[in-house]
Amino acid sequence: MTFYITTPIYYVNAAPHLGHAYTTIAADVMARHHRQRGEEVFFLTGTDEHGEPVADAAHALGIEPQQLADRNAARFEALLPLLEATNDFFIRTTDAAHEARVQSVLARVRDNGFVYQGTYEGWYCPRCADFKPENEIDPGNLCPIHHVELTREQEDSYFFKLSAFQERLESLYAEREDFVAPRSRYNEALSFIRSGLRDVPLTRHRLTWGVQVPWDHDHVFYVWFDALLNYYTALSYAREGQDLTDATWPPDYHLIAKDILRFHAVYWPALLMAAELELPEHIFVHGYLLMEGEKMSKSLGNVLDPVAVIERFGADALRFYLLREVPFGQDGTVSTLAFETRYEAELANDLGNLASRTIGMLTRYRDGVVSSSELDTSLAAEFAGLPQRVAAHFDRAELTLGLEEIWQRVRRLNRYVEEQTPWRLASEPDRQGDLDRVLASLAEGLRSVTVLLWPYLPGSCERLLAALGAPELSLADAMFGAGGIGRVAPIGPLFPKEAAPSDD
Ligand code: ME8
Repeated sequence: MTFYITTPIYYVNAAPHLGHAYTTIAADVMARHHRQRGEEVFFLTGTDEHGEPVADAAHALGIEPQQLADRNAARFEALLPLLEATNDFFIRTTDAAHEARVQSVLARVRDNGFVYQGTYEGWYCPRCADFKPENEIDPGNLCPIHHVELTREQEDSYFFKLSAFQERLESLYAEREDFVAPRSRYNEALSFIRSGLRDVPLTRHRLTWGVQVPWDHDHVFYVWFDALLNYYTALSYAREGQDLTDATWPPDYHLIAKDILRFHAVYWPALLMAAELELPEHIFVHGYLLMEGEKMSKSLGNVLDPVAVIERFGADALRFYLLREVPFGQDGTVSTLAFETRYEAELANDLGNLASRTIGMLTRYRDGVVSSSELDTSLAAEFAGLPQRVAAHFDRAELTLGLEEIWQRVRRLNRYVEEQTPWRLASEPDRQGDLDRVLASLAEGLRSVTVLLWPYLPGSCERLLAALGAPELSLADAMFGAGGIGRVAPIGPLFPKEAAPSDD
């Protein structure tokens, strides 16, 4: 069975920012960890290209929506290799195969009796040629964009019978307490359901930028239905000539932030029930990255640019910082200052120094060869069960706790060096056996943490494992004592301090 993980598909009305990079990095860390377990993994990301925000943004630029979609989808796609993301497919909702499958799934939903024709009533802006949600209307009943008075109007619409799923959704939440995590988000979704579900518009009559409704060509599907279905449609055409649906569906993890909780935790399971498809296993809702206390968004100019950070410090440093600094699942503040502090204290000092002193001493005292098979039993005890504990955190998408579990061992190894003072042992002819044991234990501990850190710091860990002559990456290889170290070769600094700015 495949481990199937997804990110939201991002809107193409603007370029990617750190918030998008965050979810993609987290999904990649999980995908890599599951590959380490020997599982077949499918990791999906992509872009959400239809709907009003994209049509409006294109209109404002004086270009066609498809042009804007092409321009920004390319930016999202180009960010992936920079982040070292190992996605298995990049879906675009303007893909013809996606559109065709959306039409067939939603026709089935209609055949199953969950669609009816009705009238949508709301506040309409004649300049936008569009309805405005109640929460976006400016005081005085004005359009937030054009500042003209809104009129009460109606639009013919097909509705999705969300209300028909009231009981089934309540039972779903009662039976599967891990359907949505963290718990606060589970409670939030459940209380929305308990407050009473109302039917929702499934189609738009006035909008043309969307997937055409197959039974009524004057309508397009409301963008959220088209978008949510990406998780399902992608599997049918991600591999040419192959349909991965049976082997891959349902998703194990949808990663999202809290802004889109209701769509994923309420509409999405109801839609899948209506289409007679299996539900995802888990929806994990991470927090918002905040810059100096404010939510990051496309409209604010205060965005820490992921590309600039990567150019200067590398993808690993960004991946590490985001998952270390902000407990995964909670909101957290990020800043360039905190980034540089962690880079220096943890990557350059804790891990970088551990690697360079271990490799340095093995090279200096033993010509790069680990010459003892005896390992320190007290150190071994402290590493016992470590891969299993890390895996247990990953099972619950606790990426920050998993990282902390490993980092404690990184620090423990540095203390081990201070305690054992190998440089003293080296100068005492009758302590050479002890020196062999200490160096072997140190190298083995370093190898173990490096295998476990690989999902977070893939490039650096691959370099380090190559230097240890131990390229094996599976979770079983992470066990302290699994061994496999060959001849150790010197490498330059993993996290050069020169990357940190001097005075700017
Ligand atoms: O909502 N902190 O697209 P979107 C953390 N197309 N994560 C953030 C973030 C921040 N400050 N800002 C954005 C959409 N994100 C829809 C989704 S899915 C079927 C359709 C991340 O471009 C986070 O994952 O607005 C959030 O849920 C997503 O980007 C929203 O991206």
